[in-house]
Amino acid sequence: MTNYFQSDFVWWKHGVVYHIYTKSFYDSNGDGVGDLQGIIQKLDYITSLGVDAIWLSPIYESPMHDSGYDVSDYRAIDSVFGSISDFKELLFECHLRGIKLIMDMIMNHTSSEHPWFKESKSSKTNIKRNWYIWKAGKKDSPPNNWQSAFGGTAWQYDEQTQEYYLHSFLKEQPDLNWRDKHLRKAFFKEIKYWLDLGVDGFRLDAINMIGKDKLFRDNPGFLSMLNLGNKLLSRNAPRSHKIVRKLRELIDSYDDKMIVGEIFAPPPGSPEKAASYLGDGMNQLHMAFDFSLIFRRWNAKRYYEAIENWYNQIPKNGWPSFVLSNHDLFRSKNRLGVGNNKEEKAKIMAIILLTLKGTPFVYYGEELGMENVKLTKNQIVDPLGKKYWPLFAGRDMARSPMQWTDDRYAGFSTNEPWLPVHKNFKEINLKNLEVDCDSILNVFKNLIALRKEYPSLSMGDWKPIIKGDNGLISYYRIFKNRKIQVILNFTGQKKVYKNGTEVFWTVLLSTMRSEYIEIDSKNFEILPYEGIILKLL
Ligand code: ISL
Repeated sequence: MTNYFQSDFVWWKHGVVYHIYTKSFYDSNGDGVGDLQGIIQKLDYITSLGVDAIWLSPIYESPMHDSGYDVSDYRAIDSVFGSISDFKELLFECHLRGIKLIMDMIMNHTSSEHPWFKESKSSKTNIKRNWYIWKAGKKDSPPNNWQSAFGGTAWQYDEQTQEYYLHSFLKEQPDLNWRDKHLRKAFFKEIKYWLDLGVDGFRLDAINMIGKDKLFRDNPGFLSMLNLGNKLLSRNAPRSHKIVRKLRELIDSYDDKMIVGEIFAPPPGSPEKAASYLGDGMNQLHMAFDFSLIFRRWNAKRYYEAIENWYNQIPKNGWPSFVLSNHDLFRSKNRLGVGNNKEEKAKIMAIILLTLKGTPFVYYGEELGMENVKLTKNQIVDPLGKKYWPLFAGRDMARSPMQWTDDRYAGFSTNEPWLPVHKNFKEINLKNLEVDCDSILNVFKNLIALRKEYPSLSMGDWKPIIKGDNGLISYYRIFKNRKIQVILNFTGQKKVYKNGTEVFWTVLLSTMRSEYIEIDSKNFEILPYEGIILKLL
């Protein structure tokens, strides 16, 4: 039997995290943009879901070239979201309800409006010159072939000082130089500010990108032009891990705080890269996101492989996490290949997310089955969408306002929202789904409640039984001999499940049939697209 330790019962291992894209959650003051008071007003809803923590997309002061991922003051709240006293109130109200609060922390770059950058840019001899990455060009071209994640060279020429600065994203997001010890010290102070204020942890934006090749060599191969491949020298240098280890020391000097990192790596390298930032399981990130499930087609084998691959990469003392969508990628219900029977499939995805071993991250609106919004060129705010329209509409499609009611603007705001509401809001909204026992919302709520009720589901070992064959996935979650079985039918056909033993089970949850019936699992039928959770009697 597995040995369990006190350290296994920490909140971030047994809890569920709810990701709030602040701009789109709830607008309390009628300016069309979600804000902190809006979140406070909706805390009862968040509590009703049963989640243990919220992660807020960036709320710091920002010129908003990249929706807040360009920070001009790490200690200030942008006025569009509220004030520091609103933030303190939110933190207090969360803690009152036993909900933890995680902030986004952007360490790879600041805004070009940040006073640090303004100083750095002012002259070659400025004391903060080396806080950012400045290089002379080669003849008339940039220092090397590194590309911005948003396309084009990652170098911007500065007329005044006649050098280039590196920006792995927009030119308004200059990269910080983590080799500079004064920068490191100053940045860690900003992090400490929030820890001292009482926040419970951070989601670390593009954390693998903070360490780059010391020699600034060209990225190899023609694929580097597309920023693909895991051999890029512009990220994942040992320095990234070193800084994360230092950060972990700081985090561990407080009680009960957590860091989860975004390591966006294209498949197939994604789980390995992400897991490498867990270090030995105790000395780097507490958790890292693996985006494999987001990129899988609807296919039991492909899903199973993604899950198994991810588990295989987790170091012995490390802890997995799972995520189905976020503010950069399409909503899970619009995933490639999901197509028909979206409702049923979305419920199966919810079961996967909430019954695997690992911390689930739920993206706001996922619990309502919200879908990608279609936008015209003029409605797009995301700089990526503006740049690549009509080839790519950008990332706003997964950022539309939360659908609270069937009222105007889906009850999100009293005025026109910053992005249009999805046109399906008359049907898909909280008010409707709350009263429908079979709604995806109630599947989410039930799953979260089951995860709380049964340690097998939060802490238990994961043991696969059917590995995607014949369109089925099945696994046990076992904690001290208490067994729960999950069976998922990815197909539109009935399946007969035979497990060869004569034990009786109760149904804890089914997406198709009434609950709490007893079944003989020796030989029973699983309905088309059914997801079912059984407990050994
Ligand atoms: O979104 C992507 C592809 O569509 C990724 O390349 C993404 O840019 C990468 O995962 C980093 O994302 C994070 O940092 C960006 C910000 O724009 C994203 O919203 C954030 O999640 C820069 O801060």
